[in-house]
Amino acid sequence: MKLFWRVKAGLLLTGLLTASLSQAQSNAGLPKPTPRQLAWQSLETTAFLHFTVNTYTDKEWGDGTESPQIFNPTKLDARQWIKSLKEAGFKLAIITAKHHDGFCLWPSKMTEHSVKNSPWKNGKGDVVKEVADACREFGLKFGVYLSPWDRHEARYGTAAYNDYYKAQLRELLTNYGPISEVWFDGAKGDNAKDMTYDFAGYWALVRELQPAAVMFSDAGPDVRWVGNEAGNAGETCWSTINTAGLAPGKADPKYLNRGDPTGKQWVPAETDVSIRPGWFYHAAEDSKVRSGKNLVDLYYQSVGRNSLLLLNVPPNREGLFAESDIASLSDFRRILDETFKTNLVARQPKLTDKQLATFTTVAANQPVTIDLTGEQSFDRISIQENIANGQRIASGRVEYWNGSDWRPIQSFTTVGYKRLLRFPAVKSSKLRLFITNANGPVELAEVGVYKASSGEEN
Ligand code: FUL
Repeated sequence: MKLFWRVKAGLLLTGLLTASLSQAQSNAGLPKPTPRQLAWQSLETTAFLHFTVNTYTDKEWGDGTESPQIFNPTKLDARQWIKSLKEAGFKLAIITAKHHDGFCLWPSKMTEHSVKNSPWKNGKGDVVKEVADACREFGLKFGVYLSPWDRHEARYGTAAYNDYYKAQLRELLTNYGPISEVWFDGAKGDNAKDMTYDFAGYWALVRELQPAAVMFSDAGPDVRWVGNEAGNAGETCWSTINTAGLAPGKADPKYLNRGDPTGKQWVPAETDVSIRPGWFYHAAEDSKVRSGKNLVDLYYQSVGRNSLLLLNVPPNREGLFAESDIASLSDFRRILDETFKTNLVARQPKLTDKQLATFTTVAANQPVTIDLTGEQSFDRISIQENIANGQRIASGRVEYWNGSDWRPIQSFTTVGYKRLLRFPAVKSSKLRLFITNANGPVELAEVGVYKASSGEEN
């Protein structure tokens, strides 16, 4: 906190001076994303596919005693999943290759507990391959979830399990083409056997075999958990944290939710949330699927708060997305497309070109005036920083010109990759933006002003 205050005080004292700092000076010291983290953040909407024996037992956590015989998705069509996601604007899909029950959706050489002993395709099927192929066909990136906690494998609880886990990881990372994200779940039941996971070894293997992939766990190394499964990034959300002392399954959710302005590591938050109450498909939840409008709320609460949406859509027992889920996904996309179709800001080369790399350097408390394309009614604002050089904005506010006066619209805290503001519609031809507090000179990259689709009214 102390350091933060000092930087802030410096900014206030130097005011305009910060605007003329050279790039080299302004970049000094602050954590920045790696190219793989930057690429990941720009995906915005990504999807989770939870599918395993739980789909057939109606459970959320299997206990490892399930027979592979129960896994029989007779109409499995991964193309249907990925096509639905593509049409809804999702850019990446992560499949639960192995959940806590230990059942493998691919024919792993390491175990008999897999699709190869299921009736599906007479034991010749491979769900991981079908999803990877469909992702390639429809232009989505592909990721894998491989649960460290394994309630079936006998080696679990011994050092030999780390070799088992790494061998499975190697299969997934070498046989299915490019992998963009690897998801390390920190969950473990209270009564689980003691097990010291070799996370350093797992992570080294990912870097060796798929250097472009980001790795998720509660605390990174590349992407962190947002601290809840309700779809809520912190109203204040820094992409930086201090990872010292944190480990998968052992991090304070509140800390992860907000991040840390004094954090030394760049580990942005990923908001994982399900379209249904559970992570797996349960017929009893068919009437509880989130509506498109509700998914749009999740978008504002995640992407609009400097996070990334990882929305789970679980295939059903036949191996298909349910119609209700597909309908919500397409409503979601329709509303977002309608809202963000027309940026009402009069063209400003650096602020409306959809490029983070072209930015305007802004000093604290110096207003940035934004002209609109004439008098407009609007109720949404989007602000983006050039995070390639770090995250700076700690707070700010926007005002509109009512013909004789500047009137407040809304105050906000962090911005980072993207901050979305929602407010009752106002009519004006211009607004102004103040950065009231920052961690260093601000690189303001994009500003958008929009009128929301009638499908997502406040
Ligand atoms: C949790 C797991 O225990 C849930 O089953 C689900 O996979 C969720 C995404 O992560 O830790």
